Amino acid sequence: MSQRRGMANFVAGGIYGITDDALSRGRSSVEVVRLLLAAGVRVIQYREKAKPARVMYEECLAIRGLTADTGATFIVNDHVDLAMAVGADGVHVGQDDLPPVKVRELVGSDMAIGLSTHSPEQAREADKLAGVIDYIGVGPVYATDTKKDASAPVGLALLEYAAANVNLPYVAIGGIKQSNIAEVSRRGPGMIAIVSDIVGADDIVAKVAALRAAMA
Ligand code: TZP
Ligand code: MG
Repeated sequence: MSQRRGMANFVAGGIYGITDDALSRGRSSVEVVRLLLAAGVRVIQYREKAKPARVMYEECLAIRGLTADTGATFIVNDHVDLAMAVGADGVHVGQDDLPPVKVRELVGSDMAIGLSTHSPEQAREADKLAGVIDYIGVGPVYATDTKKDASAPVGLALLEYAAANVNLPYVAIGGIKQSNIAEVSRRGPGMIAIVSDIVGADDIVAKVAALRAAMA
């Protein structure tokens, strides 16, 4: 297990919560994070695609405060500068973002880096970056409307591949919800990232409890 900041909260079957203001039914992402923390979620990613930098900064500052108070891990999606500016535990980048080695140069040695992968080849290549990055995302497992430029669903096969071949911690993502989380969690020891099924729920705390019960 990486000693990098925040990685101690990456545990098998743990829920990795991700914000999306547009899907949160009128609740702000800061409010959603409060509810995620109340539900016991220990890894939280701020992922907002259409906000001014200043707004994202203010929201991330608030979320940094909330997550620090509870010992939860705070990861910022896409924006290396924003992650650094608010003292986040980590930053998550995609295949088309700055190369991970460059991100590591920018953020220094403490901050965790996550990298999205969408195929066995990408997962294999990412795993060779152990020491530079700290975990990988694998997916989309199922079709999803949440990520507008999502690649084709990879199904459960990529999770099986990761369980057998990837040494880094990994996070399953894409279209995961209460009705399919059991088959995801059976595929191996990764964490499980969910956006719409959680942030769009009437009662976020009850939803997280139901997701955990569905996995048990
Ligand atoms: N990366 C791959 S799929 C996805 C991201 C960010 C979106 C997942 O959202 P949902 O609502 O859990 O399908
Ligand atoms: Mg990205």
